[in-house]
Amino acid sequence: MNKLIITAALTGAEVTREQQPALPISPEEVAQAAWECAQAGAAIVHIHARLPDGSSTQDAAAYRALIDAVRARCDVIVQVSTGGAVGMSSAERLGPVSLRPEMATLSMGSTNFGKDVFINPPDDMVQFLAAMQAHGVRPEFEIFDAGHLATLQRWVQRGTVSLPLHVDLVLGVPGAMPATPQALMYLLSQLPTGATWTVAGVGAGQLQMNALAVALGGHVRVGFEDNIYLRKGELASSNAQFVERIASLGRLLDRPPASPDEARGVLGIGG
Ligand code: KMH
Ligand code: ZN
Repeated sequence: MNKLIITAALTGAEVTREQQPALPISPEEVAQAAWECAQAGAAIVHIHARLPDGSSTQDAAAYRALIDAVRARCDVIVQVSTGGAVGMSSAERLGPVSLRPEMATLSMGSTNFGKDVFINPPDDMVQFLAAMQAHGVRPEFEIFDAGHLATLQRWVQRGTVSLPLHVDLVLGVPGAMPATPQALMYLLSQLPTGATWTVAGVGAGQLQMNALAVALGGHVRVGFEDNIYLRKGELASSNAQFVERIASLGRLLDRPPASPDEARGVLGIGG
């Protein structure tokens, strides 16, 4: 079986310290969390920058500080967010791409997002792709809903994108695809041929969605951005706890964690 690429989504844009006291915010905290997750088996860290007051920012300098701090502590693929926080402009969201990180997220459509609306107009998505291509950044295509995958298929058919393609199936955002096996199986039936895929389960469905991905040969995303509870009623004490748990399951199912270099090979990064 292929090795398991574990992404740790360390901070996100929405979770607060009040909800999760161990949320990493400063560069030192994010670097410490990245190191702990890398030790536990994560190959990728997905990062969002915050201002000292905890609010979200897509400022390149803030991301620069995070990336430098992480790189000083460990070798891990750094994936920046271009989703940012709901309500940010596209120009603002593109901020960290100019830093030429190894990866960045690219949301493939708009969706309701809890009480908010996460807006991704088609022209903006094409602009995000162009910016990533210009800076040599590998996109991870974020799929919150079935139509987003249909859009990616259209891009493939038109030749807008080609292999290697890496997709993140995000299940469980209120207003988007639910975290159910049926939703996951449908999305998998619609994947572009040859695409690699990871599954992020948001909220209570995280572990079940991750476990299905491990069993089905996909990859996984864990972390505070998606879920702050280790199990019902029990807050996790670190991002690494989630990584440790899914890495154990991976080993049990003959899917030991991929190292960052092994993940780079699978995802076609560098070289
Ligand atoms: N904060 C969400 C609205 C991403 O990182 O690319 C979008 C998000 C996706 O977090
Ligand atoms: Zn994110």
